[in-house]
Amino acid sequence: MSEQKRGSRWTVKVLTLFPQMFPGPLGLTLAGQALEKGGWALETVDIRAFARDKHRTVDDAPFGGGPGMVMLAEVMDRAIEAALETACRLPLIHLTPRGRPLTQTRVRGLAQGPGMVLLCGRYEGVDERVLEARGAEEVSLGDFVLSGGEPAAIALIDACVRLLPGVVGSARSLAEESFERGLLEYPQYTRPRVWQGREVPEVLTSGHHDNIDAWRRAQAEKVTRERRPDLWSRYVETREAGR
Ligand code: 6GU
Repeated sequence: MSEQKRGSRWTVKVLTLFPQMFPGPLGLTLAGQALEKGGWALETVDIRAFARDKHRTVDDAPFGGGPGMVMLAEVMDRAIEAALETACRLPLIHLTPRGRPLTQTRVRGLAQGPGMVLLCGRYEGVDERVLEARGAEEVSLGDFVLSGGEPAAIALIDACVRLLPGVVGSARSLAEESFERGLLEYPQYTRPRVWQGREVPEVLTSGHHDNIDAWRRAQAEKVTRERRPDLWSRYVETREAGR
């Protein structure tokens, strides 16, 4: 394979207390193959390595009381400084359920950029001042709580890496998948034509491609209307604005 231009490869740096969690499941998939081939780069930064006391303390009780521990601004800041030293152009993203919900639009933007620095905190939190001082963007995967940002980081990396040129085979499958057109995906079927008495919708075996496209569109609209009224409203608005 040809040598990439220095610094041009899409790069993720992950700041975490659990560096052994990376690449984790990503290592077993197409993303992992691309990583081995140098299609992208992954680096972990062990936050604990930036603690300076003999107990390697990374957190303390919250001012004002309450449960859990808060990650120390000073330790986090040194870890961020070390990560950005060699990658100052990368956006800094804190994974937290307090963040803005992640969208495919943001994923596309990140995949098109130079990479990202991901900050995985424990869910009770990181001292707000370091997030403020560093201008961290806060991103959430949805309205549920993980015990730490690491599984969310793995999900975000996966979403980005599969959009990198040469990682996923077909551009058509990317264009048709959920969210790219503002609709959820239509259902899929493969052989056999009858399974446990359940038949594949007849139109799919008809060979009439216009009818197949129309059926899939109708199915995508139905599932979106039923499951995601939020997406459905936006879809209807843009469809009507487009007329
Ligand atoms: Cl990004 N982090 C954590 N800890 N929990 C989450 C999340 C992120 N997104 C949804 N739940």
